[in-house]
Amino acid sequence: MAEVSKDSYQAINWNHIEDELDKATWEKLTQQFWLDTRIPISNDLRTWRGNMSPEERELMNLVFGGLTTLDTLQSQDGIASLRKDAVNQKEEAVLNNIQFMESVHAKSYSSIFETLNEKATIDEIFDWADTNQYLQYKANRINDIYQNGSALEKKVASVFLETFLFYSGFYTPLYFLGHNRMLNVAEIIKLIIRDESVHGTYIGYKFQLGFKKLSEEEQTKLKEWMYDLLFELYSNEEQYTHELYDGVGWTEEVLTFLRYNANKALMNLGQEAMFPDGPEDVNSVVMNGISTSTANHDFFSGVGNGYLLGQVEAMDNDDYDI
Ligand code: MN3
Ligand code: MN3
Repeated sequence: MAEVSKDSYQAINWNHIEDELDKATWEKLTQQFWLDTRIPISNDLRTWRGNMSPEERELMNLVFGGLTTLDTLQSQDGIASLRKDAVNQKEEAVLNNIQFMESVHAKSYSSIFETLNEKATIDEIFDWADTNQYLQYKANRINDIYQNGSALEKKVASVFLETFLFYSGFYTPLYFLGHNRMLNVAEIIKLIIRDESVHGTYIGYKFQLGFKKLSEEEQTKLKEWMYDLLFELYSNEEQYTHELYDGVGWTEEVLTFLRYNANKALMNLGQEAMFPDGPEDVNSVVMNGISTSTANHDFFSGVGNGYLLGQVEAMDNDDYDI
């Protein structure tokens, strides 16, 4: 074999795999590829106009405004910052896939807004998202870690964002799905949750590889930082949840769901749970919503193509089966 010079530009070789999980994740993610334009959101218009109170419509709009901010952060800054620490070229390729899907997620909410709302209302939603103090706090806190954190800190931030912070928003469409309302909108949310499940598991796995290489002292320090960050984000999330959900009276059940998902985020990172809340504590209507099998699309045939993710399999839809 010819000697490869140090300044040669290395072609990616998928016939030489450093880590089987990169290849398995690539295959899983490409199998479950989807686009917002394939979901008939307008089929929900009748329910939106006839069966939703103004308060419920506003809640839905605001949570989707918040989710737009967070998926924008992932697509613009999050994945780009993680890619700098990729340990091989296939990991970079997987992150490229993830980054594009984050753009699809962010765009999906606009498709929902466009179908359901007038332009003036849409502008109001974006004004709200760009100025809401609790939403801005979490977006900026996470982005600060993306810009200035270590490779492992950035992975923690990403998993906390995707496996924990998104769920104050996901609660609303899952609740309505559990009550048989806004089913096509919920379909989009379930597709997003299915993607996030793989992202959280994969990035959590990459975190664990790096974490294992730290000294015991470094591990203890990083753990402390991690739990402090989670607690700080949870405190902010409590206020965000009060602001969104006090009006409809769901605040406490949303907080239970958040604590349950915070534990899932820690599990993705190979860490101990922080809260006592388990799946049995979450509103069963929401659990039913999340475990309802996807209905409209034949491209779900790839879902059952499971692969082994070691011990860290987390936030799979199956977890929500009761
Ligand atoms: Mn996303
Ligand atoms: Mn993601």
